[in-house]
Amino acid sequence: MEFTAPNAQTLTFDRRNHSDETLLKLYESLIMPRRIEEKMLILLRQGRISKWFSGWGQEAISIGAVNALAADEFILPMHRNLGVFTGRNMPLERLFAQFQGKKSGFTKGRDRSFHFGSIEHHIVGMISHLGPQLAIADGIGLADKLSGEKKVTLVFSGDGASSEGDFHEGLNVAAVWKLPVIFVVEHNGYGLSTPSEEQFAFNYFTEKGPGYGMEAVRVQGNNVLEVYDTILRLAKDIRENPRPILVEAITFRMRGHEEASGTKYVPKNLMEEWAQLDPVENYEAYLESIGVLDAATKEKLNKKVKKAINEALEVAFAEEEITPNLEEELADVYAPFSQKVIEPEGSSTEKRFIDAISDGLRQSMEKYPNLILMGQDIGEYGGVFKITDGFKTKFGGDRVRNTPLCESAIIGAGLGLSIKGFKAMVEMQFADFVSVGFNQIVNNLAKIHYRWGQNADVVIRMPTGAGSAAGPFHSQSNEAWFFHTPGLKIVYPSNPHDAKGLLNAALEDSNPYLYFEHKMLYRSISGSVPDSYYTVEVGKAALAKEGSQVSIITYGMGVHWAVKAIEELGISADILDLRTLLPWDQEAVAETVKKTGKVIFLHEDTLTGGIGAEICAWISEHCFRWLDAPVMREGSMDTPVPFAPKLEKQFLPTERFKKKLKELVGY
Ligand SMILES: Cc1ncc(C[n+]2csc(CCOP(=O)(O)OP(=O)(O)O)c2C)c(N)n1
Repeated sequence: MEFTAPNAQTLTFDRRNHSDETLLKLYESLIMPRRIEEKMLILLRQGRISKWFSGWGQEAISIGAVNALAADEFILPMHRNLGVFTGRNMPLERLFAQFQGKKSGFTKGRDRSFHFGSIEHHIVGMISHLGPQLAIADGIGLADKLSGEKKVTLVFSGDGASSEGDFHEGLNVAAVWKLPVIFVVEHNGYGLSTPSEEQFAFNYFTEKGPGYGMEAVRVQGNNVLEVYDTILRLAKDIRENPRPILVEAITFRMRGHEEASGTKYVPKNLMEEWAQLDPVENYEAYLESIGVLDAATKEKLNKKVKKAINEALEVAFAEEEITPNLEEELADVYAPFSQKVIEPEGSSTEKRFIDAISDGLRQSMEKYPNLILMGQDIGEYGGVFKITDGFKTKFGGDRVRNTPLCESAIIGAGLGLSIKGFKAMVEMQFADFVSVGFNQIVNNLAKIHYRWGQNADVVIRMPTGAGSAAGPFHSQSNEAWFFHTPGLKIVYPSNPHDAKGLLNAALEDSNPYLYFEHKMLYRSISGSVPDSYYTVEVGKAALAKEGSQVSIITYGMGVHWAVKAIEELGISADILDLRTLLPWDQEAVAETVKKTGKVIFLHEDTLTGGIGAEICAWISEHCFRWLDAPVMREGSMDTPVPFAPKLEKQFLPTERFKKKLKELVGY
């Protein structure tokens, strides 16, 4: 379909039974983003601001929506929804400070334009990646549903962004879980410059909704009363009867994607046709035609709005540029959390690694009634490794949730839950599959606290590792993918005691965690595990063996390989089990290096760019004076994990490690 303007040259408004006051309130709300835009375009020409994403021509959608919802219902806007922010009465001087990268903005200068949220205003802003927003709305909707709050959440998407897989996942989860979420697609005919017919092969999004088992409604997005009435009606209905509804708002973007990119690619006639349908001018004319807006009121309201804008701009411009503060930048990467280690009490039982994980998870579920478990087949089936066996019966299907096959949406929903004060644990069926949830972890969970102070109380469990001839996609070690991302914490236990204690610790902390659990340890090792609830200190390594000739620094399966190797070779070694990879224990590393003067790092992950590379570089820089030999490391071969057992054995580092260890001891 070629995107065309509706045939009518004017918009048809219907005031229904709205009072004059309501109509005027909507008018005042509608002119605010337009008057801000006019001002921004002048400032841009004057070189006083650097970038502007215009929503000119689309204002009626944001304004209709924001006015139709209750002030404590969440809205998740995109880059053309200035009206959502102004409609929630954000202080304009803070909004402008945000646009200018000033300290008093919502991100302390750390993120730009509309990339922020404010819990106070019940707004969760976007990240650049567009699609991930939808799943966060699912999580917020789920939280409302679980706590029996009769609320609706509204999330925006562009028509271009609907091609992202996240759009599909977000809608599908909402439909399957009957979440009270309104998905508003602003169908404005173009992505950045790509017209709709090159973006998708259907005509209207109302055709898509039913495919998801979801009602879908189309509105003329330039008609503020139509948007307002539609959202008002749907929201009322959804609050009583929770379910998602897709609203397609037909509209047009009258300016470039951002100001510098222009609109040359848009046929002139389209611009002209849509100009006739300007949402602000048409509504204004309507109010005048029915005698609700007279010249004096129009002038008064416009003056009031302009005055507020000008005064706020003055405040924002007067604010000095940010003075960078190193400590503050680092401190804000994580939500404040100071762990008080809980010591075990009473009896212990011999438990397998897998049972220790299950035990910890069960006790955390008992301790935190707001903890929600989500993962594929974790319900009745108990998960593919049976860690949640019996959990659904014990804790109920609301808290132990089988999910559709969609890692990204579920991790995003975990963040949405966290925004509403819940805790979430997401089980990856295999750590390998996290690649399709990667964006949510590294760009949403990891960055959100640094960006605008929201924590992400989400633990992702990662059944990891090779050794069972499961091939390249069920065997990977991928902790290094995340080690490089500020804002995450990573724990990786090697024994049943730590498996339980670290899982409890991760679930207690309000920051995002990756919890790696080696599949080959599940049923192959046992140990004494305290029966009571306890936590293990995060960021603290432990000596698995004490010796004198050499230090082996490792984690996870590496600990077991190292123990076996020193026994076989008759070597006396410190074996330092890192336990936490991020933040890792620099003190313990320095201490063992000082003690033995010889160090080798061992991990199952492939060698290049692995965690060993980072820690060995740190040792070289900070412990050089205590070293009696080169810092060494060994890991798996730099290939994918092969399937055939003999190839896999060769891939893994055990034999090469023994050789290197001997070499190091004899150095
Ligand atoms: C994942 C991703 N790919 C590409 C972009 C670059 N980009 C930003 S906005 C945009 C177009 C979005 O179109 P649409 O969703 O229709 O929203 P509109 O801008 O028309 O409101 C593109 C391609 C991005 N931000 N994120």
